[in-house]
Amino acid sequence: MIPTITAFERSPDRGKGQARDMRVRWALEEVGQPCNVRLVSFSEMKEPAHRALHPFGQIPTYQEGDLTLFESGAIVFHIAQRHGGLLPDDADARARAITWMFAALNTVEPPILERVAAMFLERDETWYEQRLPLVEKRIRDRVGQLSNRLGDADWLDGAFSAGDLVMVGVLRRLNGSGLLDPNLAAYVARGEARPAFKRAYDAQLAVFTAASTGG
Ligand code: GTB
Repeated sequence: MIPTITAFERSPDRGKGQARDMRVRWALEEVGQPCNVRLVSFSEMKEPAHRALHPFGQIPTYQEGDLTLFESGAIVFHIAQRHGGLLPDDADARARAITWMFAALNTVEPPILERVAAMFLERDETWYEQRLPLVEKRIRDRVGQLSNRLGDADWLDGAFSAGDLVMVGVLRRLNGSGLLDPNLAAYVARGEARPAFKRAYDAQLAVFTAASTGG
């Protein structure tokens, strides 16, 4: 069965891979599973029909038969469980890969999102200039610890896994910020160099290219 995911009809980054459907698209590409993409506007996301799929009125959602999921991490996990290629067969290695997914979403992403919120929502506050360096220090500390753990390995725990996919997806928000050390910047670049990532990125971007050419 071909699942249907939702994505932005219009994204602030014009489809350059930051909206969360990117992680889902990437996971589907890694496992070779096609999907239908239903584009939604900001107002549609707040309508009851979309809130029935996503209680918080956001994208992405994932529908497959009677199953409806939201939260990009849960969707990637589901895809990785259902298809081969993103989680190791060995039970302990699989548990560790899942641990990295949680670490990406629960430990690494929160300070990164604090910075995004500060930059977009708090820029006019009198305390913004004092707050930003504090948030950035928290990010530097966290990604420094991650970089130490990665060391000179290509991926976080052996072969590329859903843990790396989610972690790279999270760290990409720091591209161009100067907050990633060269080791982690190379890790992110390795993820972005994967053919499945490129296909997912191109598909997300195509939504906006088509929209801007009237196609
Ligand atoms: N924890 C949820 C998940 O991982 O699925 C978060 C989902 C979420 O934040 N969705 C956002 C959304 O629907 C889109 S991805 N926002 C609309 C709303 O809340 O009303 C966040 C996002 C959007 C745009 C960019 N960008 O353009 O750079 C980056 C990230």
